[in-house]
Amino acid sequence: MVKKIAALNDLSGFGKCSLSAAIPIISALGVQACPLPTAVLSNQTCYSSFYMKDLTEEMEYITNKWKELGFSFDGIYTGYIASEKQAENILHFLKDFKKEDTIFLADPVMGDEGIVYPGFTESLCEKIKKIASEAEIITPNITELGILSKGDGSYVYNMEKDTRYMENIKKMAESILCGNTKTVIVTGIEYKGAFDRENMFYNAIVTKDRFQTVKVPVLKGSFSGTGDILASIICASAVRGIDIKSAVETAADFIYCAVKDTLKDYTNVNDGVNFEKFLHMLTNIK
Ligand code: PXL
Repeated sequence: MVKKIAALNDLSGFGKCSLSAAIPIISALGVQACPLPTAVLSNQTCYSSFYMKDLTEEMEYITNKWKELGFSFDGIYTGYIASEKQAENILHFLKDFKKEDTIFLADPVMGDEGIVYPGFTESLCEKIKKIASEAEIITPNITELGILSKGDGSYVYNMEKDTRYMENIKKMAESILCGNTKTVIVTGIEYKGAFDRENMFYNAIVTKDRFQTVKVPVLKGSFSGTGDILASIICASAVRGIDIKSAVETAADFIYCAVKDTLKDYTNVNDGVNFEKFLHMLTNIK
């Protein structure tokens, strides 16, 4: 049976992120993506302007229909959440569809580069934290790790990158492991480790009794959708029973190839990355 993931995220026409990234990536990994769109946007919100049709109300109708028809999911993936009401809908969705063996990955999208995204008020962030606490796997970047563990998006971003930097990140990630949350994957840590000749991009996989890292060379530019791609690869891999370390390695390699290719085009970082031509890296996974 083909496994299924309910993907709760927005659909942005430009700026390959959220569902525009999640659907092809999850599908390439051989898992069916069942989108529950939270909103439809002309383009993602980092361009100078955007049009958004909020679908918060429709989410309830869709969820009720899915319930009525008896649909179920092997995995649930949540990303960008635009309002507190949407967050409440997601909590209701989890009550109905998260069973004992459902893998739930929450990407606690709240900010980047030390800055909280516009509109992400403290009370919305509190709701996002509540959703994250329900998930087995969460994938914060360092800004979101700061918000989740210290209530401060700039905390890790501004931390001294000395020999204790990684140890500090490990402790902060451990502090947000809770009943449901067994794995915290901290993404996009730019750091020069003891054996590195230059700065590398690390992803840290933190569980109660293990700390592992995956690194790739740094490429300049913070491109739209890379976090969504990483979360989608990890969620689909977890649903397929692939171990988290190899899923993170695949995601890091895949994103590295896509960003490297994109840099040749001198595109706007908001446009996202050229991932299409690398989907074969995912379809080939056994
Ligand atoms: O990639 C995260 C994301 C998702 N959806 C929308 C966004 C962003 C980041 O800015 O604007 C609409």
